[in-house]
Amino acid sequence: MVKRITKHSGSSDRKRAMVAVALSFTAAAGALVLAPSAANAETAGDHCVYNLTRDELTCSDTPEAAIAADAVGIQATSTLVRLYDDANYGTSNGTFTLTVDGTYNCTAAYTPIEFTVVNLGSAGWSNRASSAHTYHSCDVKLFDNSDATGTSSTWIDNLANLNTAAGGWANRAGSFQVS
Ligand SMILES: [Ca+2]
Ligand SMILES: [Ca+2]
Repeated sequence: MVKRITKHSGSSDRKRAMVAVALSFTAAAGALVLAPSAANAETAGDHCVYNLTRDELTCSDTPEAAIAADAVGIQATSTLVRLYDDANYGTSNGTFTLTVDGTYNCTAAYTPIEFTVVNLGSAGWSNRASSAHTYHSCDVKLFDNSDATGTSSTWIDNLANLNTAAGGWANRAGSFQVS
């Protein structure tokens, strides 16, 4: 289903502007983002949030605490994707959550690509995701290598065991696209 914002005619323009900014961050500085020296980033903890709008990695002891820390001083953030080290959305061994500032819903079509996380390895997440959950109408496509290169998976909505995706995708992804 196509989701539209009908309340304010200017909304879609603002949304496009936000996407463009986020894309430029991920394309230009996706690896840099995840460097541990980032000024405000709290990187201790197995549950990390990567905020695309602010190009920031925030980690904590639970997914909820990481989301809360990421959202400090911000009216709202939207969670687009969560990757789990474990199958069945298990949180024992860590999660990687993708957020943007504000309210964001992915478009129904798979083109254009709305966001790209170019290097999961920079966050310690290369070859690690074993289940995936998406939100706000987003889906993910996983890639073997960084920069969305190499073999890719199908588009995935929610999948409790990434090995059931064609080709077998548990412990394999090096980057991913969102749309
Ligand atoms: Ca895993
Ligand atoms: Ca889309």
